[in-house]
Amino acid sequence: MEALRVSPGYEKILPQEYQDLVEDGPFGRDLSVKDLGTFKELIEEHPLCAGCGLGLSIRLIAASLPNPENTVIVGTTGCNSILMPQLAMHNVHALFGNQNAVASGLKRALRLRYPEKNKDVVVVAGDGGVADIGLSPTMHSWFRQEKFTTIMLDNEGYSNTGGQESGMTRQGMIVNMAPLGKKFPKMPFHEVAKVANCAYVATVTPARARRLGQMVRRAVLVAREVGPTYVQIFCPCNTNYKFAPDETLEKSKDTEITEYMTPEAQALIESLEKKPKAEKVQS
Ligand SMILES: Cc1ncc(C[n+]2csc(CCOP(=O)(O)OP(=O)(O)O)c2C)c(N)n1
Ligand code: SF4
Repeated sequence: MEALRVSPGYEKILPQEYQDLVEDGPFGRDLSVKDLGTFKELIEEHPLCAGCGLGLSIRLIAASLPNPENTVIVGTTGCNSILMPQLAMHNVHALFGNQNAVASGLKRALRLRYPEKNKDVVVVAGDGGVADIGLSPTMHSWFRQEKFTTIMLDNEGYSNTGGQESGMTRQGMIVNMAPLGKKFPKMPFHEVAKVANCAYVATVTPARARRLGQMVRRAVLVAREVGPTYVQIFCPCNTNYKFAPDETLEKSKDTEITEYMTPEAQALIESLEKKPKAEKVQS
């Protein structure tokens, strides 16, 4: 925890709410999503739209990481990236679409620099970043079996640039810059992740908060030991899809919760989650 402090002298100019992210952040505690509200993971006045499903999803991710003080989030351009500087997480920003290439190099460098420590790398990016413009770096990191987690914040479109359709937009959906409706089906990207040999693949939504937390945790732990992992979080964008901010959770329910893991990943998860047997009381 020594590394997690505000640099001496800097506390005089760093606003208190940023200092709170360090002092009262998720670091060094054994947290889960049920603990949200007992620590500070995000500055309240963050810049996302009211009701944005991305903000909620990122808060849930922050509460679920098994080792936040030793985790680096790799993000890229998109609505989520304007939130990252307000988050109590180490994060780096990659060129749009390049995040899995940057994460590959970072993970390898951390393994060489800190061979005795678990340093987790987690990509958090939009559907356009992961599955359209960043498709090649995403796929090749999986083909190379790079040991980090990729989380797609799937809001079914390019939101930050005003609402274009993406490969993840559902067929027939109308967005600002696709007024006739999308002509092709949504990409089955979680199936693509399985074919590309990801060791753990899950689809979930912030409407299932505890399940989301469990899946993110499992994905990070499997990526450490086994191979690449992928979590797809469906978090629709109220601004581009034109629904009221308080309807986000209701709309988020509209997705299938799926979980897939290789036998090796399953064995690891079972061993990590096995409850210790109660000691026998001698009569
Ligand atoms: C190299 C590059 N190409 C294109 C852009 C323009 N751009 C910025 S955000 C964005 C779309 C982001 O969509 P997505 O990844 O789905 O994230 P969202 O904003 O929906 O969360 C695009 C195309 C850019 N910033 N950099
Ligand atoms: S445009 Fe959509 S995804 Fe972007 S911050 Fe607003 S609600 Fe969230």
